[in-house]
Amino acid sequence: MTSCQWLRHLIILCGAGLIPSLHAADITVSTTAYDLVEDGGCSLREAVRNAKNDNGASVDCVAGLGADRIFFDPLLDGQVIVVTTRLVIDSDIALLGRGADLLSLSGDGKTHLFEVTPTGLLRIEALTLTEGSAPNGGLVQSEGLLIIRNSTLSMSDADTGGGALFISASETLLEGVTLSGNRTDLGGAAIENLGSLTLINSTVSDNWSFNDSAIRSSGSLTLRQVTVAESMGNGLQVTSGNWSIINSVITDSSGQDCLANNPADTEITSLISDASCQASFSGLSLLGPLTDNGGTTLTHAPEDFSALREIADPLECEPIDQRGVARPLGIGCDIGAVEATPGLIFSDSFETLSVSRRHYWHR
Ligand SMILES: [Ca+2]
Ligand SMILES: [Ca+2]
Ligand SMILES: [Ca+2]
Repeated sequence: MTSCQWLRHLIILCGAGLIPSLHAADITVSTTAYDLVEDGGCSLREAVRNAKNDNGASVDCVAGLGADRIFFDPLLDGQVIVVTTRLVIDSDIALLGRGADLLSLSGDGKTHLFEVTPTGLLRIEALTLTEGSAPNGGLVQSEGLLIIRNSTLSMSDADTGGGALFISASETLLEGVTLSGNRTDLGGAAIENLGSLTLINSTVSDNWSFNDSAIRSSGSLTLRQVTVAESMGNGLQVTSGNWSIINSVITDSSGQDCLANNPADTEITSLISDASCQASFSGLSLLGPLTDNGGTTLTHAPEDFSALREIADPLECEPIDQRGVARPLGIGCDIGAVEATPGLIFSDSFETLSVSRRHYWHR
């Protein structure tokens, strides 16, 4: 079993409740305050402290025990928790939000949010991490296991790589994640990967690197049903290491869409607009803007006449898209993170057809 398969296997077992010992305490954060003060409110800082130390030292929160799960009170919906000092994760901790559009953890432009040590396993679901800043890894620096699902990583910066994520020699899985508005001067604007990184059903858009790429990898990289778009600088740069690109698109970069010192180990029905890196398809992608297409994260949906539609390898088609919509729709699976809604071309009126044509003739 490859490392990626192992990660997915672990997630499936966890989801099915087949590893009951993986969560021993459920701790609920009840305040946006970020304190260690006994005031009746369980802060994120206190929750992580109890989870790390497997005790109830912070009396406002449930005591930690083993592999802990941290939840967030519905009263926090629509609010922001400002993380003023980064949280060091050196054990098995899950942060389980209620939706990426409902709660943000922000570094307020002053710090990164998480540091995962080699003994740490951090699982983040259904949260927005934003406005982090660090020399590298503006939101998360990971040397351990990192799994992020159905979340947004945005508006963060680093000086020398990993505006959002800096992944050392360690494993990371991103599924249903949008990385946007992150930046660096050098290195990967969204992600700097020195470890083993898999992205599935994820969107990397509008990230800025003035001298490099949205994603830079010198480790092992797999892109599966991923959309990389509108990068300032290059889209993907592989400086070394193996990489695979499956049912994915890299398009609309201000620099080159793809730069790789070695060819992809696996390339299956992917589209790289400027014909760099020798993918199956090149040319215009005709993606819509980064916007709310349903689900809890912003995405790019293929437009009516997009070349991405219906041509992805059906054997490699993910069962759902980034929004959680079942694939395939229409006559086949679509390349990228979003399965387009069929209908306009084939069933709607001529009026609809002419409107949509006018729309992209004027792009
Ligand atoms: Ca408190
Ligand atoms: Ca614990
Ligand atoms: Ca389709």
